This record gives sequence, structure tokens and C-alpha cells, in this order.
Amino acid sequence: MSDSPATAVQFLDARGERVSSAASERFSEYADEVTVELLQSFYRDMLVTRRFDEAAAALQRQGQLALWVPSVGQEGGQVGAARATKRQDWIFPAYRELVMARVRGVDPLQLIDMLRGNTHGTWDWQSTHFHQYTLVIGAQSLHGTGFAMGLALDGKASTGNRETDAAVLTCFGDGATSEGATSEAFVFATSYQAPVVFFCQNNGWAISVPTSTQTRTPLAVRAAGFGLDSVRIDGNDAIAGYAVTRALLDKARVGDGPGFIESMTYRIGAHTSSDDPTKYRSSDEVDEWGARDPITRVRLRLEAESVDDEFFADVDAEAADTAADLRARISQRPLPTAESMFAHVYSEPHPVMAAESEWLRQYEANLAGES
Ligand SMILES: Cc1ncc(C[n+]2csc(CCOP(=O)(O)OP(=O)(O)O)c2C)c(N)n1
Repeated sequence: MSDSPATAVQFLDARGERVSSAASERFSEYADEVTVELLQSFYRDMLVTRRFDEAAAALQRQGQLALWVPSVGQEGGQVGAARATKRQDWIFPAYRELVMARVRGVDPLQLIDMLRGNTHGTWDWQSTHFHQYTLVIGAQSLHGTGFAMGLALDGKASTGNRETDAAVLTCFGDGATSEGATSEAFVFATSYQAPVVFFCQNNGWAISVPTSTQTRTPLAVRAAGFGLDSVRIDGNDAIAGYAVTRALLDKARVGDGPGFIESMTYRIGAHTSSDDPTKYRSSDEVDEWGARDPITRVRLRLEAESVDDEFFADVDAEAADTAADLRARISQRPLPTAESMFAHVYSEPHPVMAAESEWLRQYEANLAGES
């Protein structure tokens, strides 16, 4: 257990300086694994994802997507945590883990298919080890915990072998900690010493509800009360995300107990494309967090390490290509029919749903001028 779970671990500050503190000492061995090459990969993942994110948000406004969920501002903790997973590990995301999806090899167009309304989730999570996006808040905390317990029962985790044992990283937001499912997951995880690490992105807001309403005590302190090895990190510091996640996953995978990470970050954009954050938060707050941007600080560090301009130009080109590829490919995707929204809810025909489907058919026929 960390001595003071409310003190955030940080290795890279907003100016791109390497820093350390008593809170970070336990993880410094893991932070030392972050070579310049690894930091370059963090930068690439974050910048390419951000450009994709911005392009997708614009396409939503053009009617190409039903909904978009931005991750702008939250890339730092995400990239570190995802790069900290080993091949055999599994990620159970919520719906804002865009960088993590990239790291685990999910084709981002498959995410787009889901948010366009074409499918409820498609990517092959057995090969990517990246579970489907979960919009039911907190549900994946139990899915991930149960899956982790299964890994241990199947002898794929908790054997004591750090190289081959698997672990689960389960992600959710600060708001999800108010769900009963999340507390139940904490109880199961600790009771059974399940090989799971909970990665809570505390981005300050659950739509319009501030974290201060969700909890009167730091979430990392609350999690410690469940018996989780609980650590708060600067969630805009990719190195802290990497070092702490790696340490807690390594501990969890061998059966030495589950962990909890409170990644202190900020949602720079709207909750989703259906939200207007100017209704509930100040632009000063957004500016304050904008100055702690996770990508800028990695860039400053890489420049201080004398990484050449060619590298940055190459990442810019890849980011532009990825956004252009999205714009080109999205128009070739089919648009969902209204009928498809009723198709996969029940396995057998359901009278209420049949009536709703018929109502919609008639409504659309009326709009089209048929009777
Ligand atoms: C069980 C359930 N209740 C309510 C909602 C509506 N809802 C969608 S997102 C959201 C807020 C979630 O906030 P948080 O967990 O902090 O994650 P964030 O979106 O900030 O990443 C809510 C209440 C839902 N999707 N599922």
C-alpha cells in the first residue's frame, strides 16, 4: 500500500522536466525503463490519436457519426498505462480510451463503425486483448474483475511467473466510482486477490457533475479503504502512467493483489458531441488544464533530449495521413438503417419492440409524404 495515496506520482512536469519525489520513489525503477525511443512512441501514439480525434469530431458535425466521444487532454495517462501492459494482458475500456485502442492494435475505423451506429462493437477483442467499449457506466469494472478471476482459475495468472502471468487493466471515469458495480468489483478483486488493476481517469467531470460531488475524499484514498494498492498519478504525465501501471500490473499478475490508479487529468473537450460544457464549467478552468497538456510536455522532453526535427515531421505526416484516411474511408461505410436499431436487442421477437419499430416505420413514411 502506498503511504499517501492522495499524493500524485509525477516523473515529467508540465515544462518537460524530469522530476522525482518521495511518492514516486517506489516506481522509479519502472520509470527508468522509459528510454528516449519509448518516449518517442508515446509521442507518436498521442499525436496521431489527437488528430484522428479532432477529425472524427468534425465528421460528427457533418452528420457522418451519430456520436463522438473525445479523449483530448487525457492521452498522457492512457498511453503510459496501455504501453505498460504486456502482450498477454487484457484491457477492459469504458468509451474514452482511444489511445489505448491504438496501442492494442484496434483499427480506429472499427470504433467509428460503432459510433456511426453500424454495429454494437466489432473488433476482435480476443486477438487485440482490448474488450468492447462499454457505455453502461461501471459495468466493465465487474467484467474485468470476473475475467481476471477466470484467468487465475485457468492458471493463466497468479502462478508467480512475472513473464507469462496475465493481468487485466479495467478503465473507468470518476463518475463510475459512484456506481454500485464498481464498489462490488473492488470487493471481489480484493477478496480474491484478483489479477486486476483499476485505471480510473479522474477528468474532473461526469458530464456536468464535478468530482467533488461524487466524493468527499480523494478516490485513491477511498480505494485504499477497500484494500486495493492505491496510487494517484499526474494523469497528464505519460511516464507516471507507464511506471505506476507497470508496477501494479506486475504485482497483480503474480497474485500479490489488485491495484487502483487514480489518474488526475482533465477532459478538455465536451463529454460527447451531444454536450455543451460551457453550460457548467469556466473557460479559466479549461485554460488552466490546457497549459498542462500531455503531448506538449513529452515534446519538450524529446527536444531536450535532442530528438531531431525529422522525427517530429514524420509524426505530423502520419497524423495527417491518419486523419485523411478516416475522411476518405468513412464515406465508403454504409449508413445504418433505422430498422437496425431494433435488430440486436433481443434474440427472439419482442412485442414492445415490434410495436416501436412499426411506429417508426409509419413516422418515416409520413415524413416522406407517403401515408
Ligand atoms: C449505468 C449508466 N448510468 C448513466 C449513464 C449516463 N452517463 C453516460 S456518461 C456518464 C458520466 C460518466 O462519467 P465518468 O465515469 O466520470 O466518465 P467520463 O465520461 O468523464 O470519462 C453518465 C452518467 C450510463 N451511460 N450508464
